[in-house]
Amino acid sequence: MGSLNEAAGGVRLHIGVFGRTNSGKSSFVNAFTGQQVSIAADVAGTTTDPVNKPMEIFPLGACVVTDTAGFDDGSALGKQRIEKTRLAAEKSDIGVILFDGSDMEAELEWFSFFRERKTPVLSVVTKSDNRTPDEIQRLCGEIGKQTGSEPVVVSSATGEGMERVREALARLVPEDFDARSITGSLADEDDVVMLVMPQDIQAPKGRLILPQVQTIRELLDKNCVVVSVTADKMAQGLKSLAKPPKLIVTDSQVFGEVYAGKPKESMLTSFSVLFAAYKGDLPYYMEGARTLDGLRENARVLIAECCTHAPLTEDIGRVKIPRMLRSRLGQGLEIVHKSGTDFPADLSGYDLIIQCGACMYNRKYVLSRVEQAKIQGVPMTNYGVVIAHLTGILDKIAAVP
Ligand SMILES: Nc1nc2c(ncn2[C@@H]2O[C@H](COP(=O)(O)OP(=O)(O)O)[C@@H](O)[C@H]2O)c(=O)[nH]1
Ligand code: SF4
Ligand SMILES: [Mg+2]
Repeated sequence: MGSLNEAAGGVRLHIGVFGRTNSGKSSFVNAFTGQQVSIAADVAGTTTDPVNKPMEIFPLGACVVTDTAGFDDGSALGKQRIEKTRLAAEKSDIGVILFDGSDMEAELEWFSFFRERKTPVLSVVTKSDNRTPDEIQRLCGEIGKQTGSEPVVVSSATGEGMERVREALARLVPEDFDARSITGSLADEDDVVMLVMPQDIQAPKGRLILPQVQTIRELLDKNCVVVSVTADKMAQGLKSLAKPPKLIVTDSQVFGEVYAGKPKESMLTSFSVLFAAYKGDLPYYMEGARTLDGLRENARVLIAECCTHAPLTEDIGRVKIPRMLRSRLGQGLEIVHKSGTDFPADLSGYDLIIQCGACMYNRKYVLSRVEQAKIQGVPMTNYGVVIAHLTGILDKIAAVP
């Protein structure tokens, strides 16, 4: 897990810029963001890894604009680069495709890639200062015919059209992007919310801190009264309040004792279940977790981690969940681990996918995995929800409506 800043990338609007090598992606990103983000050059393939530029864009708010390698990179490193470009595409909340000539095959393929994932796409014709009006009209007509949507015409050299890009992007922001909140309608203005924090909150790795920080921030923004305790201080914390909290959010490790000790008026949920909903598809995850009960002893389970963090000794995905699964389903269970960009395109060999908490990734990226699982008819759940199910608490939690 990285720094707070890096991880906060998980909640920004991700705008990815795609196109062939030399189509003008880097120049476009520079011109659009008004800053020198990445190197633009005549030499094909200057941008090798995706370059992320976090910034505030009016009226879009906090964004990350990503400049990518050309999707036609033919170099020796090309395959790896295209893989990284694909990952950037999966993370994008909005895809921008630069069209740069009459051969549009690759561009249209990428257009379909986004459409299939229900990611809004903006088509852009750039270098307008360098094209005749006839050429622009012909390009736009063809793009309109092929995609059913009108491209925005810009020049990165003169800055022409950048305002229209901003407006078009604002119209494309997914409706639920801002509206999505961690606690949903479980907590409102003036509600008292008690957070039962992990005992090891000061653990040097800091792996568990971000969800708690984000939850506190959101509750304070909602004008709730937030009380934080560790499990051993919960009774004392409750006694100090004039009335029971409306909601208790607990670290799932201590769910049992918090459940036993909570006032009956208080709703109870866990950070991991709140984040399963925030970062993924909670109903699908709950359904997926329940399919565990019907799994054969020799079933194949895919544990999918989003990044290649160094495994901890008591790592949830590597140690804890496999141990729980085997004690429930027997030693014949086959567990396959994939991390980072290794998420398989073909999921047909798996009976269940268990996705990590995706703390470093945005909702869009996780949902693109969920979408693949749904299309291929494979049940999927995540760490928090599967642990909740295996420890028998899934039916006791209040889920975000
Ligand atoms: N005249 C003109 N040239 C452009 C424009 N955008 C990019 N270029 C040129 O096209 C070449 C490739 O641009 P670059 O941004 O590096 O393309 P990338 O490979 O897609 O990132 C460079 O020589 C740029 O100067 C533009 O709007 N107008
Ligand atoms: S594997 Fe998933 S949960 Fe673990 S650190 Fe990476 S993104 Fe976060
Ligand atoms: Mg470039």
